[in-house]
Amino acid sequence: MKDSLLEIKRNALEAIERYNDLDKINELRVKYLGKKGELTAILKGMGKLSKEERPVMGELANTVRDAINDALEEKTAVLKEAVLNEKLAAETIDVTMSGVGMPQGHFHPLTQVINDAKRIFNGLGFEVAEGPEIESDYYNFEALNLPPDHPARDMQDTFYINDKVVLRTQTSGVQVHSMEKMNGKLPVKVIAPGRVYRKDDDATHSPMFHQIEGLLVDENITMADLKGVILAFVHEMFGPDVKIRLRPSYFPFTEPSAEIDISCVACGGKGCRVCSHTGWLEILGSGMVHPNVLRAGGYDPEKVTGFAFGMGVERIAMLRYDINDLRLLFANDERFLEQF
Ligand code: 2NM
Repeated sequence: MKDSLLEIKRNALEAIERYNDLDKINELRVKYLGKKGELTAILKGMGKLSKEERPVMGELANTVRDAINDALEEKTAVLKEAVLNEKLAAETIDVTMSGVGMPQGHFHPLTQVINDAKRIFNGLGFEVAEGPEIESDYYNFEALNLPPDHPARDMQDTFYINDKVVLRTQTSGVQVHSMEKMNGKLPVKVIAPGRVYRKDDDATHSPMFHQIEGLLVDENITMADLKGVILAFVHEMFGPDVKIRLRPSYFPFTEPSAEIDISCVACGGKGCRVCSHTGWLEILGSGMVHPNVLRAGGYDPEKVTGFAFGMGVERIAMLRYDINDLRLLFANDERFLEQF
């Protein structure tokens, strides 16, 4: 047995020395050390040896196995290094070559307007409130002083989910939720930006668009507060020279109500095509919150008053970035978006 072991060792080491190929070296590992290899076969015969011989042969078998294993490992390492060196020699790396540019993305123009508006109103002490886009008839209409048969419900064509559930046509429902959450505490001072939905689809109307509404409820709030807040917002958003004017209007949820115009940002008020030669651009609806809406929010209209306003984000983005077609904002065409 001793001779067989030594012969295996000699043959194995000689073969490992001779071959210079990784696959071949792996074959040798199987041939000598594998489960069905030559060394294993010899070890199976150990049972036939005497008690005295067994540990001696066992130890010899171990040294043979270790010697073969070490030789295999050393040869594998040498061959792998040779392969790597060959690769490195073939490869030339120019460490001075400039890298591949990563294009820098940015927010969608609508998101930029919303973010700016949030920042401006935060600065004026308003918090941002959010609410569901799928809204109950109650929060979208009834709490806003539009009872079921109210003709003003026709003012906005509504997507109905069922009798009692709609896609919100404005974010005003969020303001009612905000009043309820405040539990009668003062002031309520929130803006509600977000998506709204109306059954409208043409060059100037998208069935999904964005609104920012605002609400301030406290003791002694008047239209002067409304004017001051809106003027501060307009100066931040459009520039310090822009003027505002209020015109009487009608909304079911405010009384009195007013449209707020800004002096034309294209011509400075002289009159041009953008402002249809009026010098003014209509950008906001507003008014003093209707007593019924205050009551729906849990406030006593004898004790508190409030103003509210709403504006379309798309219109502001189009004015600010000089965009002439609303649909460009929803086409997701990079050639358009990369300009902002
Ligand atoms: C507008 C115009 C006028 C408005 C009213 C409310 C609420 F919930 F407080 F009653 N939020 N927003 C409002 C008022 C919205 O959008 C053109």
